[in-house]
Amino acid sequence: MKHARLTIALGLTALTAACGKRAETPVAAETNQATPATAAMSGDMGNVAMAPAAAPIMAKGHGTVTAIDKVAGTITLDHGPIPEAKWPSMTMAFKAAPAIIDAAKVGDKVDFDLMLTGSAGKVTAIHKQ
Ligand SMILES: [Cu+2]
Repeated sequence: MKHARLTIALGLTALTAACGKRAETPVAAETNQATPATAAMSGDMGNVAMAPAAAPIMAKGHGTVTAIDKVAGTITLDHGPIPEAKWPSMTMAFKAAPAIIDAAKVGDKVDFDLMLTGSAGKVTAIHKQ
């Protein structure tokens, strides 16, 4: 069980943007040019400033399967709030591995693990409640 309670501020400022439609956040050039020699700066910035924008975040969600698209490889979930992504409750489609899609049925109430990379969410595990 990975309860990664990451509190990294990833610039998720676009609360109004629907999942998967958030514009990419511009990444400051300094991210790529930081050298070990500059690591002497004080701890103000901590680890947070060094986190790449695309670092995956693991999150957990709960919801109901509302659609499955085996051709597209997506599962649509009417899910509750996901604080890790600053998402309110919504219905949306996620990418998922074939094994997950095959095991799920419309109408199932499920707990699921989610890997968030940038604006994309992928279901990595699903458990029927
Ligand atoms: Cu969502």
